[in-house]
Amino acid sequence: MPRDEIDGGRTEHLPGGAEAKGGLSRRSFLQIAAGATGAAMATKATVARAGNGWSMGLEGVPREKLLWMYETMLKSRWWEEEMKEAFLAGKDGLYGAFHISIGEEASAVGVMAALREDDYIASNHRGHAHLVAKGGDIDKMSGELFFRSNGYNLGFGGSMHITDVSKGILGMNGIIGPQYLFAAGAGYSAKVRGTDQVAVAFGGDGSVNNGWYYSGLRNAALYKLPMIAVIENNGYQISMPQARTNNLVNLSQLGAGMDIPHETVNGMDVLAVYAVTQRAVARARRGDGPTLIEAKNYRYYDHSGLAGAKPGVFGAFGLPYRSDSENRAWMAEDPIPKLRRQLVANAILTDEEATQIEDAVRARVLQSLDTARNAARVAHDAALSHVFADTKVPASQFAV
Ligand SMILES: Cc1ncc(C[n+]2csc(CCOP(=O)(O)OP(=O)(O)O)c2C)c(N)n1
Repeated sequence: MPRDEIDGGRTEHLPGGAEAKGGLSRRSFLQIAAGATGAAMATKATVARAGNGWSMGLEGVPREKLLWMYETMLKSRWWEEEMKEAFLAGKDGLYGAFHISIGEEASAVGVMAALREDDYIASNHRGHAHLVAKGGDIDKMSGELFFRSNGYNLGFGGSMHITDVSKGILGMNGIIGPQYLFAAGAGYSAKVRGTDQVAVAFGGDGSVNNGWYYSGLRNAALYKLPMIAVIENNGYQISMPQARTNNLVNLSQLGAGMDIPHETVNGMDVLAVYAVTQRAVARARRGDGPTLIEAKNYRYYDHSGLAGAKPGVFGAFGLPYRSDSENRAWMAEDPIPKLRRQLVANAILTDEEATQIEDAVRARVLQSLDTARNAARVAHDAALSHVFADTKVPASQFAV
């Protein structure tokens, strides 16, 4: 079927989401977004956009939290960027699935900024930023991707099976969708135990198209579970544009049919994501049930692996299913320099202090890759270790 018959020719995923499609041209949206960063371009539209939460200021957010947001987005960005360089250089023998979340850090960090350490997250295949933001150990993450003994799974699992229950990280998942069930289950557990913990499920725009999504959310609504579903809508499911798999422009609307409070937020603005998530967390801790958040964002690299990526070049270009100009339009909205500009403009940080943070994060990331390089490799003949239990396991699920 020709594209036009499927989606009316609307195949580009552009910054600005529904608003851009609802009348604003792409050009005017980009101008507004630039103005909302605090530059001197403020217009009535800018103020209106800021007022509806699309681009947020940093008023009322504690300095310590703002610095954590900046440092954590950088840590995730540079960890993946250095890992990408290592994959491309080919010297460390890296292989296997590697889903880069570069470009999507603001949704991970904005959500996590509103959570407590004892809250839960259930992540997906594109989960590195979620792990870093929830306190995952980048030494163990590097070790896992390098298949070394210091990895989270002793080097047996690779990227997509990293779990750290001590940090409330219920795991990345290679299967699309079950994270909604894991989070609903964790929310149910918190409710039964009488704690006020919250559980967050992260999924892409593709994850809403299967039954696990519906089952998890429906039960969360029914039992008023302290759950938050975060759909990171980066516009593509592998190479399939979101507009071809769902007739909704805003996937948050999916919450309406289950009477779940729902909001679409600018996933390129860490402060906007933080503000929306704070509301959802307050609702969940009060016992008022789940919230569905759609964060519109973009991945600057390919779905998995490094097609279109080059050493020393930021972003992947020349991919057959999307335009380079689309990628560049989103990169112009990059949340990390945007937050830096806001921090400096509001005298939260001087330029020198920001540089010091950047130097420290880069050194920490490089150190984690070196630690992995120096750790022992997984022995191939140990492939079946940790597969079978060492002791007898009771046959009944009701065993005491
Ligand atoms: C149940 C299931 N079906 C299909 C796949 C193959 N698959 C891996 S990633 C992916 C696309 C996921 O798209 P989305 O949820 O939008 O996340 P994104 O990759 O864009 O972050 C698919 C179909 C899978 N892993 N699990």
